[in-house]
Amino acid sequence: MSDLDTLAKSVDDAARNAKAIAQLSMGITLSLEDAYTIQKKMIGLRIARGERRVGMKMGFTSRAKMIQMGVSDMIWGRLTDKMLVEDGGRISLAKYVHPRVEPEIAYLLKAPLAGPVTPIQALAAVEAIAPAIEIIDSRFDNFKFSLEDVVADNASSTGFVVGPWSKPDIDCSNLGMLLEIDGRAAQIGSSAAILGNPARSLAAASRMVAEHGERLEAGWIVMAGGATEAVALTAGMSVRNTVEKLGSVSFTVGA
Ligand code: OOG
Ligand code: MG
Repeated sequence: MSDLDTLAKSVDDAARNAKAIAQLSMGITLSLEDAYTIQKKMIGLRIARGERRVGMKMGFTSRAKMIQMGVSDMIWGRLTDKMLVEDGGRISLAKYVHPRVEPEIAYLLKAPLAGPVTPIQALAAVEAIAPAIEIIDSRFDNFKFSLEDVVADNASSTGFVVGPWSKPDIDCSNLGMLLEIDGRAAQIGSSAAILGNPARSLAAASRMVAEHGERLEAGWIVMAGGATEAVALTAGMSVRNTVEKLGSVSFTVGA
């Protein structure tokens, strides 16, 4: 096994056991390229266990998220079917280290997207859009990481919840977004916080995966990134994201 295989296995084990590990960057120097290789190998372990690739997620596409985590570059991660949480469903806190939620917008693709595209070209490949919630979790102690650490950790991907799909003819450039915890407003924002228009995030997704030899596939879901800061989850919470014109999506947190 190469060093990168060993690191991929340690991140995968941390996720499976819901037990935090030290940041990889504490022990060694990793390039961003190494970090994406670790991510790919780690997802390879999940695929080998029977998981299926269903999409990708963008991270750090809003200033609120960049500031909260002290990171200033966009990143991306891979989504598998096992990460999908049913709308209205319930998650078990025991499966996570220190999960947080983010109000997001999801795109469903009807055609592949490959390489650099404009936001308009990206939208032409969209079948539907939906309000979404991302459940992120860091496998690193205290939810602290370098850019390379978080990329190796699949951009903190853990779960995603997708609400009702709408036709893509709704202008999503500036829709109000409300993240409620137990019926109270926890974060209030706008889809405009996502790169000025979440369609830019979709275009960036196509460009960024191409740098690693991939393309976005028809049938995939792409998460555009949190519009606000992430909020920590505790047992018993009910979480809802309502996006103007798109409706809402929710889930609850069990013990
Ligand atoms: C990294 C993931 C960031 C987003 O929507 O910006 C992200 C993290 O904050 O742990 O998912
Ligand atoms: Mg996110």
